Amino acid sequence: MSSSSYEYTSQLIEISELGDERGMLAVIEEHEDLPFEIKRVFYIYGTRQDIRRGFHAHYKTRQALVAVAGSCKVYLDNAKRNTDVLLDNPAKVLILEPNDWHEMYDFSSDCVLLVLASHLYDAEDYIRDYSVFLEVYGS
Ligand code: T46
Repeated sequence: MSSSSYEYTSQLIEISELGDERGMLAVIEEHEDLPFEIKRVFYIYGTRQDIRRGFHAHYKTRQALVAVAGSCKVYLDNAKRNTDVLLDNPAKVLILEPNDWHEMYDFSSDCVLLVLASHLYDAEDYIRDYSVFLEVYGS
């Protein structure tokens, strides 16, 4: 797959926060809020603040990242531009497309990073070598 054949760009969206006197509630629905069906859910927590993790892109897997508690940052690199996204609110959802090399960092000690994924776990779907990433997604 080359970058020219991949048509989606990662984006930060805001979902509605529903709240009343009892507290808050946020909803994510596939097709309504997410552009993919959810096949897998995992969460990352207890990450030390000085740790960066990720360091990969994917071939197929699309994901949605939400800091449901605490905060962290995500570095994104699509081989043409890079940016850093702050996730510090349960209403902020990063739709992370497979063609973005990503690194998560600056985790607060209470951060719980929820990830909704479009595919089941498959180690073969990971591109962990940056030079391979450039071959696959660079122009
Ligand atoms: C991603 C970012 C945002 C499994 O066995 N099943 C799973 O579903 C997952 C996600 C991981 N694993 C195993 C693979 C490794 O032995 O758990 C271990 C830690 O995974 P990894 O080093 O890939 O974790 P991160 O934080 O670097 O990346 C994770 C996801 O793997 C990845 O898809 O995009 O979060």
